[in-house]
Amino acid sequence: MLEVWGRKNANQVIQVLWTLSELGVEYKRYSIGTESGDLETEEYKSINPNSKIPAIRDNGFVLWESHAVIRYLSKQYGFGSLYPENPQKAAISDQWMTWSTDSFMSTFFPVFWQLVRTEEKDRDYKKIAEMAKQSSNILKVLDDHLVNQHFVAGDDFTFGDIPLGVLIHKYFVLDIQRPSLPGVEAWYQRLSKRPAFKEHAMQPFGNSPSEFLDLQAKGEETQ
Ligand SMILES: N[C@@H](CCC(=O)N[C@@H](CS)C(=O)NCC(=O)O)C(=O)O
Repeated sequence: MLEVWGRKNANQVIQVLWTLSELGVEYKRYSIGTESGDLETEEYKSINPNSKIPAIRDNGFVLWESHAVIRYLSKQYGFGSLYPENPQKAAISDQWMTWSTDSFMSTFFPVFWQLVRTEEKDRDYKKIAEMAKQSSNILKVLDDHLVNQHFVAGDDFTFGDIPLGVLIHKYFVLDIQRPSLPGVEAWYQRLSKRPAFKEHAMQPFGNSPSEFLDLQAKGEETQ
């Protein structure tokens, strides 16, 4: 059976678990992360020498880097559906996948980190507001793109929706100011109807480091 390494509430792990659920591929997951100290063991380093999650093993084939994993899984188990057969559609899907990290995540993730994984007394609210505003400005590019289509690569859901979808749920649940983004909002509603998105991306993260860890422990009680 396919194996996955990583705690369920890590951003990049969520993307891989959501992909697997969309594909209906069964897997065995090992719940590891920094807190448990498992990332630095020689055993895990032989799977991922970067000591990061996620990583997968599929019939002896080991792969790390979440986006490489998503592309591999989609091509291997969802060619013609999650991974478009049309090379141009696949390229557009890929484009938004790269955009999710290179343009949006680098600006938005510090907002999530500050509001969830940083103690309130250590937060820089001015910086949070600035970064949230910049994130919203960046999202206008996605908004213009989504106004006339259902998903990032056209009318069908593809692998390119996954990394952005995981981040966009965080964007909509955090206590930040948001401008009207009708295309992104409608797309988020569409994603919210997908059982795999609900299960993996729409999990609660809390509003402090201790809440995050409590929810993490609760989430890990189920496979
Ligand atoms: N570029 C890598 C980044 C991997 C990464 O930074 N993973 C984080 C979680 S999202 C990690 O290993 N953190 C250890 C932990 O938080 O337990 C990927 O996309 O897979």
